[in-house]
Amino acid sequence: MTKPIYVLNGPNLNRLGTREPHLYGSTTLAEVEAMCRAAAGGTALEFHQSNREYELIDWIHEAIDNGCAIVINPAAFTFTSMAILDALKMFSGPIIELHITNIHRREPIYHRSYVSLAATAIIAGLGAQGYAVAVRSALDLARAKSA
Ligand code: DHK
Repeated sequence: MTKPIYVLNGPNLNRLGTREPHLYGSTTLAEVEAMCRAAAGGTALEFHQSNREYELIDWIHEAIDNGCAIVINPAAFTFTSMAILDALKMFSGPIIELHITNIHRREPIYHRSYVSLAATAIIAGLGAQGYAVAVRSALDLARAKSA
């Protein structure tokens, strides 16, 4: 793909590696980024994390104008942000919603995702490895769309 894939991460994911390792494992965000870049092969990849909702929205707007696919782990914004949902609705390519944990096996507050209303597919519960699966799947979907 000539256009980059955007991998976007929401709040507290900068603490991966030491954050509740019994839930999120010991893989750091830097290691996740390396896994994503390896999975992307020759396709460029924009990898970002922010604890600020507006920055995630700005990166989604960049993807609208320049990206082939979005992989997003919105973290807690999954369950609260209509603004992120509205931004994702403007993106015409594949969107993979990713969660390290199986959010549907956790407390009820984690069961209703706004982002799922815009996602092409959802990956939840594969741990950090889910990012590589999501990147490969997003690229396959983007290639199929452009074929
Ligand atoms: C990450 C978070 O930070 C939580 O707020 C979500 C998600 C779960 C994950 O599993 O990657 O509830």
